[in-house]
Amino acid sequence: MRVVRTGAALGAEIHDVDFSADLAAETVDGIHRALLDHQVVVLRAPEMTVDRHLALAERFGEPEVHAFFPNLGGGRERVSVLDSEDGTRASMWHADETFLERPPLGTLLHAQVIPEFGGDTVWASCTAAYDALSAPMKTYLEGLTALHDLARTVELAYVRGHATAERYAASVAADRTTEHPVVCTHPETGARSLYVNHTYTRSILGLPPAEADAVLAFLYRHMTTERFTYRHRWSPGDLVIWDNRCTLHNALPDFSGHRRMHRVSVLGGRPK
Ligand SMILES: O=C(O)CCC(=O)C(=O)O
Repeated sequence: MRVVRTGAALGAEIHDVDFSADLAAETVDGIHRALLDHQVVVLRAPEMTVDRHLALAERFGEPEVHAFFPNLGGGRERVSVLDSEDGTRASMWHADETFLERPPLGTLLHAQVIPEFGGDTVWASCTAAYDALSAPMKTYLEGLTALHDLARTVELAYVRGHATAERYAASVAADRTTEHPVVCTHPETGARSLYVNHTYTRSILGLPPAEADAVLAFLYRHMTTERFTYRHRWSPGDLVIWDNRCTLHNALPDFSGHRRMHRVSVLGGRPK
């Protein structure tokens, strides 16, 4: 197995892994190590089946059933499907499901159908973004807690005219909210990361709303600065695994053809 770094802040490609057979323990350990080192890893896995995709996810922990994405069903509910023909896409910066008390520790995304052009995914390192903050800003953010809310994503769709008032009201009534520190420590590497995102973070507790909005706007701009990002141009069969504890991602909506992805997220612990 060969690991080749592909980005300055995050990203690596792992070569010479044979997905036509079950993976040996040392191969999975190598993938895990590369994920901790590089936050996002790309593997070329055109021969990987749905069952092997799920089996690899299980080597990292317990796969979840996603809160709202459609899935394969028929006993494969833990494999969600993002299909542009059904209108499912994730084209806003986010970390996965941070409205949960225990968001996923990572996600394994396997490309099934890729459009002829466009539809790349971009990841951002929240560790690199944290490291680059000034010392006074790090001190200011320390100890702050943010509110994360599933309804925030529906609200953003509603204000753009893509969701009805009824759907927005129902998402607020569902009350899928939780609180996480604005700066978290990675449970395996010990690295400090910013832990807010455009899609699910609603506010910072204890700050006047105008101040919280200004701080979040600054952080979002800062976290997605190009120097903290890695952009992947997909080929069918690519498998990308990201560490959801220290990255954001955004699937670019700059394509017109068919794009279909299978995804499995693995349950994580409580961010601290
Ligand atoms: O479709 C993609 O490239 C990204 C998918 C995504 O954002 C997700 O699975 O959470």
